[in-house]
Amino acid sequence: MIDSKHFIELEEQYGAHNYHPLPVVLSQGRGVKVIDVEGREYYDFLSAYSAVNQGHCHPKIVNALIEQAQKLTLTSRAFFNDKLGVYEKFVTQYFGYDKVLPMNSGAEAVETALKLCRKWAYEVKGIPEGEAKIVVCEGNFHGRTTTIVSFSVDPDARNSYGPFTPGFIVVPYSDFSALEKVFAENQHIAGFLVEPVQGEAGARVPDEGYLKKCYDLCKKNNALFIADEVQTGIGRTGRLLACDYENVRPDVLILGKALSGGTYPVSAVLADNDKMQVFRPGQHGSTFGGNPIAAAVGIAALEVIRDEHLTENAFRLGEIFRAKMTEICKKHKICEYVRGKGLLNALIVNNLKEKDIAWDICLRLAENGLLAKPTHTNIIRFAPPLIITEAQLLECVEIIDKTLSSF
Ligand code: IF1
Repeated sequence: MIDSKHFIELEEQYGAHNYHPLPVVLSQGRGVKVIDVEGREYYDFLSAYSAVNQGHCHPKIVNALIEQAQKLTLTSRAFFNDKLGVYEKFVTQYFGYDKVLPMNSGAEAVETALKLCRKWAYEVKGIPEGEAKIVVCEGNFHGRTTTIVSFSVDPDARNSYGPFTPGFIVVPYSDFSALEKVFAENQHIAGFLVEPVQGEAGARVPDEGYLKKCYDLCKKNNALFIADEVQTGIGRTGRLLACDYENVRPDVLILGKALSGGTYPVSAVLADNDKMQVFRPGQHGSTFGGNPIAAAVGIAALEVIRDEHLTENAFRLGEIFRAKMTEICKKHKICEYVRGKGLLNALIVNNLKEKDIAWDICLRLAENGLLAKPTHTNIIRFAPPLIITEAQLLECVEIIDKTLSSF
């Protein structure tokens, strides 16, 4: 019998066990909903970790993918093609930067930004070769390469992967004085890498003004402010970029995930000429980076965000969601509080009595038709596609309320 169990067993036997998925086997997606192999429908409140902001299989984005895939899929950067420059102009003007370096995964874009920062430090700022330090935050999640996990503080992400890449200083998140202290006590600070809202940490929103103060401190010390907006960017938090809430324009902007609407790996690093000029031919690259499909899909994905006013929708519905969830939290003793920005939110639950209660809540949410996943043992992330309507959101709040009542 070809059922969910069959597919789960295939992955159990033939796939590396580097994930622990909820026991749901999906086979279709459309908009805010996904359907499993038994035909059960779910509201998707994870959005592939904010990659499907535009909703599953958005027709405009899928058509751009199909059309390009039938013409030219990949040239490598050994030659020009008729899509990349058009995309580069579109995306740089969309976010207001001189240049873009196209990559594929978020981690690749983060690595690209780290290399840019170091190279700029040595060749422009004049830091002695090999001495550059980049400051990062506790609770960070920037990807899973060896260098990136070198500055992770999460044992699961980092343990047994050494020796680690040196040159990083970790400070507490949302603690401006800690960053000030690092600048005061260390020479050769090249940059500060930060998530404007920490996704993996459970939609952790920094104190009001934190980003602006950090940005100003970086300017004062001639260090680069590098924003990882892979998860928070492209409308997710109710502004095009989460940095927009504080009118901070990052020196280096990192994007991914929803840059393709979840149809294809597309990531990017944006910066002005005086930074991006450090990369000269042969000094960085990628086989698939900036390929014609990624270019076509990237334009379509960003047009959807703009033309369907998804950023504004995320802002408005995020306010409603947190207000409703705050009310619900008062009714359920296992709920501590809800936090987030736009449609990047998380529910913090009390797991003192039952360690895995967040997982159990997610299992029961799935039974009730809503998919969400714990990000830590006591935090459940709620991040639906930005196309969700108010009526659908209220229906989902009902599902969450009903589910919590059963605990
Ligand atoms: C997994 C987390 C989310 C990211 C930020 C860079 C990347 C990510 C802010 C790297 C990727 C994904 C990775 C995925 C689960 C998911 C995740 F739980 F791991 F931390 F969203 F919060 N910057 N996040 O969130 O992008 O290389 O994956 O394209 O690795 O389990 P990527």
